[in-house]
Amino acid sequence: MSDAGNSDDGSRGADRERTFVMAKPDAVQRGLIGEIVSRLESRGLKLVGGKVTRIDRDLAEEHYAEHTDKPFFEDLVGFITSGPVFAMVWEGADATRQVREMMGATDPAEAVPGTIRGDFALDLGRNVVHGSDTEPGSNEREVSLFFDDEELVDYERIDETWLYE
Ligand code: D4T
Repeated sequence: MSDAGNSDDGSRGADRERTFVMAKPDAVQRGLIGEIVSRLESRGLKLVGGKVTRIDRDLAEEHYAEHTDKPFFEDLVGFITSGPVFAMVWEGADATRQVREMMGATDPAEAVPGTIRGDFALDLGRNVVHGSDTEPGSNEREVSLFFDDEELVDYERIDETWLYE
């Protein structure tokens, strides 16, 4: 299990959390990994884990367990297992909510310009990026699903005193 949430060991501020983000297979194929990383990095979030990986069917079913009974489930699993993804863990103040805001609406047709989906996607089934939802514990669950503790790195960005008061 990863220590994905707010830490009580003093290594992260009380309001700083870790969240899971993934460039989906369409983003990898379309050369959008750098764009997605760049936006989150420029915002001030800290990348503490990242890897190119393939999601197998078991992991896809676990990751999307809440959608098991939905009519789009098979297409969703087929898509997310169709090619490599870039899995990431980002850390920062209110990171889960901020990443969700930056991704834009789940359906890119509804996503406003300036968001990742609003700038780079058109179709609900090809919405380029995933981020943990804001339900308590979702971020920790997803980080643990994709990363072992030793794959996550604690460090300080040199600009942190300029990012946080
Ligand atoms: P993900 O999980 O991909 O970041 O998307 P969201 O968290 O923003 O949205 P979600 O869980 O509701 O949907 C998961 C995934 O399923 C696809 N989808 C969704 C679809 O193909 N058809 C649909 O009707 C819905 C609701 C898109 C995202």
